[in-house]
Amino acid sequence: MQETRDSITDIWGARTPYRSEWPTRVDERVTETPDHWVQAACVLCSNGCGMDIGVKDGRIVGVRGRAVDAVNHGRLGPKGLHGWEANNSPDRLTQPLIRRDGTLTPASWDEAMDLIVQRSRAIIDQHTAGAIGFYTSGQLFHEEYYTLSLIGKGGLGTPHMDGNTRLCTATAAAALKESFGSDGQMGSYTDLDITDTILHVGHNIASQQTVLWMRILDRRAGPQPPRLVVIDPRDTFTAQAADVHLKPIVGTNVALLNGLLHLIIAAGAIDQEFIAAHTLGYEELRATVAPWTPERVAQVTGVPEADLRAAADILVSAKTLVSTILQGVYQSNQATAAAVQVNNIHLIRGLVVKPGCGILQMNGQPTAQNTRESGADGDMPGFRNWGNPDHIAELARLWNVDINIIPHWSPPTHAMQIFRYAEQGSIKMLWISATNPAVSMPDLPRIRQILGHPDLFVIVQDAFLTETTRLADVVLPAAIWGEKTGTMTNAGRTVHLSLKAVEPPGAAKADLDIFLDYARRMDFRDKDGAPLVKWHDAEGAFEAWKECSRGRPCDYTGLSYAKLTGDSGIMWPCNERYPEGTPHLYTDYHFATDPDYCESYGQDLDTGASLSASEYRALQPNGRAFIKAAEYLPPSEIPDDEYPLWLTTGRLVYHFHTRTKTGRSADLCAAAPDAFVQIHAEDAARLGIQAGDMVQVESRRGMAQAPARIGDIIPGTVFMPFHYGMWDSPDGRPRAANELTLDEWDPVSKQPHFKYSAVRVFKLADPPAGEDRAAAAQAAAPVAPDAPPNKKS
Ligand SMILES: Nc1nc2c(c(=O)[nH]1)N[C@H]1C(S)=C(S)[C@@H](COP(=O)(O)OP(=O)(O)OC[C@H]3O[C@@H](n4cnc5c(=O)[nH]c(N)nc54)[C@H](O)[C@@H]3O)O[C@H]1N2
Ligand SMILES: Nc1nc2c(c(=O)[nH]1)N[C@H]1C(S)=C(S)[C@@H](COP(=O)(O)OP(=O)(O)OC[C@H]3O[C@@H](n4cnc5c(=O)[nH]c(N)nc54)[C@H](O)[C@@H]3O)O[C@H]1N2
Ligand code: SF4
Ligand SMILES: [Mo]
Repeated sequence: MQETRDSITDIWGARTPYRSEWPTRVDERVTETPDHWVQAACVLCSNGCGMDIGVKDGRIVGVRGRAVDAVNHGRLGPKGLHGWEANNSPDRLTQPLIRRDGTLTPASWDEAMDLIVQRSRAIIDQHTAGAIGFYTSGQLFHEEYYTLSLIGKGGLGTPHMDGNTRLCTATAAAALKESFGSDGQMGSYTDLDITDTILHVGHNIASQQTVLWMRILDRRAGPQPPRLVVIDPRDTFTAQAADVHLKPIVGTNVALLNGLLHLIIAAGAIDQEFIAAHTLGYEELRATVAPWTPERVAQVTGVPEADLRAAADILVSAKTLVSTILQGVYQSNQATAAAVQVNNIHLIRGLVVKPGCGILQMNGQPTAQNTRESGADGDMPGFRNWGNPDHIAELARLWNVDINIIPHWSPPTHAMQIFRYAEQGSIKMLWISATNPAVSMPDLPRIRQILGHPDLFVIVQDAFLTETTRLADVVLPAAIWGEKTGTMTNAGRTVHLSLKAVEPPGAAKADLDIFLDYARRMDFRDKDGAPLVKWHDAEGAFEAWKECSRGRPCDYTGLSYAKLTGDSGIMWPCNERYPEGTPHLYTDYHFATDPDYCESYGQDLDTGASLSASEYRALQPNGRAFIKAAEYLPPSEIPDDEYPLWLTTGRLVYHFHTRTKTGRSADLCAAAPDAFVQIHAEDAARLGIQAGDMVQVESRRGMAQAPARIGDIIPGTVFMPFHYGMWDSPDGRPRAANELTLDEWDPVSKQPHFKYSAVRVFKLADPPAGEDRAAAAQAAAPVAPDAPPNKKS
């Protein structure tokens, strides 16, 4: 074993202070000396760090950061350094499985695919392709999504295709569409290198994008440290570093942000010239936030007036500003409305487009951006507008299909609705790829019921047996990162090529090859009778995608596999105008809001009602950005006598999602072995709960059990990580946060509300006999030697 640091105890590594550029630091961890290295990028979060895979004797033996890569300059975080071990896990799926007499039994690819094709045909004959649904991921490669998108939209013609990106960053896309006309981050990570102010809203970046946080720490260690404002109800690693930390009651983001907008306007710190020339809607915003005085904000959000004023002072004096927004907003009450208010802070202050000014409506998953670009979710490929017939006609020409096969008579079905249709029986076949909804969806008792229903034919494409494969009729064994080639686009628009380094185990196949095989067996044809899908490998798919992206905001036409090899990842748009990509969009201050170009005609932030094309045209946006105001609306479920506490949920630095990968790394598991219930000391005392006690949490949906952890959260609220499902629950104990969460979603982005629900909590038992309380508390909250005690969040 060779490693440049122990990233479990030293999460971010030594400081390399930023002076005029971000210094290189190559992080590496190998278990044996590799015979060669293969270019890739990390697939364990949206930061998309450039990474080389070390290979020895045809096996992955480690990774190192790529010094040439602009995203990370060689650095890697704990998940990146350890997560690859899952590739080598002995329990990888190596052959297809078919449920026979109730049991999943081994089958050949021919048997599995024949069964899928036969079921597809029977369903289409009896019910149309509208009875087939796809639920995919934010973790496949772009080429795989684009192929799936074509199969679903141009081959079958089903509107029911979405990604788990619906749970993840649908709101990022929605907020960008509402303000600027299209998805696509306007700024760049390099803005963090020069900005004087950083705002993190509902984003625990220190744990969740550890390498981007290293970049911020290095700025903070340099000569002109940026000021830092954090909005989060918990004392996360990120919040601990803040100059001002606002701790709102969950679900009150709009009230808090309206309060900040109120103070910025009251201070006269607005850019009137910019507002007049480049925006629409300021007057309504001014009127909406006028009543949101610090007193009123304090009443609703619990944030003291002085704290709110301190945060506003920083925003008022900021000459440059980078904001990041993530799940504390996207998965909370009024998600899109709140995310848009952060855009508004930038717009009224004129802090957009310029170097040092960026809004990162963040992504979470490594390829969530690609799901959205390719249209494998509820979007149209190339950020096309489903409501614009010209955009759909263009797509039909590109694919050489009849326009009427492409579903565009209503918005594509969102994931929450796909599961609803499956529940009601109108969707009869659901093909799930690279996601584990039996742990990650809200209200798991219901999800199990839907997927377990004998009338729903469920296909699950994964690398491991999971809580979801338990409910499958067919399981397809997938090759994963390192075993296949493809591109991925990070939260900052940087495109990376990730190459195949080793063979997949057994008969496992790349998702691309599985989709291509399905298309071939289904014999999808274009208008001229030629095969619909005209490519046979990843590079062919990429070349086809480039044509689809031509002239759209996410223009990839200047990229190629050759260009993406050897050096850094490259930011789109990359085309004739920007042959090396570009750090900032809209540099001419012309936003993507022209009616013929925009991705969406906009929605009402309260109800989600879509504007029609003519209503939108009447606004005459002419390239101006929209300032959309929102009144605060309280969450639908709030604590009451029966369920007196708020539950919020989220992540830990050492695990990724449902832990199918990180749960197979011994070091990461040792660092964070079990779920826990984080509770404020006052609430714990009242309930007679001490650190390490096993507690039960109950909501109107279900129940989960985990040891208690005390502190670092506001009173009245408990937190559970959502990582821990049943597959390795030590005692079969239900411990998934989603046993408890709500089946409700944002009216605009349709993203579910994982961040609040009403629960009750009680002590179940003392720690198991023989185990001392301190040890149990330790297990619940493992403490790295040089980290602040009890802060593993
Ligand atoms: N280590 C690790 N890193 C990851 C992942 C992982 O699983 N593990 N997953 C990746 C993915 S897919 C994603 S989407 C990102 C997510 O990254 P984050 O959004 O940073 O993660 P979360 O922990 O879900 O939520 C962030 C914070 O929101 C706060 N919060 C809860 N409710 C509210 C609220 O109402 N208002 C405000 N302002 N804050 C609130 C929580 O206390 C929490 O600290 O992380 C990515 N990176
Ligand atoms: N309570 C609560 N719930 C949440 C959240 C929260 O904050 N709180 N966050 C939500 C968010 S932001 C997200 S992104 C979701 C994540 O939820 P999921 O998508 O369910 O999480 P993962 O565990 O990443 O599931 C990915 C699956 O794909 C498999 N896989 C990995 N690579 C490949 C591949 O190349 N091919 C195939 N076929 N399979 C592969 C993995 O083994 C794994 O089973 O959870 C959501 N759920
Ligand atoms: S920050 Fe994200 S992309 Fe970078 S090494 Fe960590 S998990 Fe991987
Ligand atoms: Mo996510």
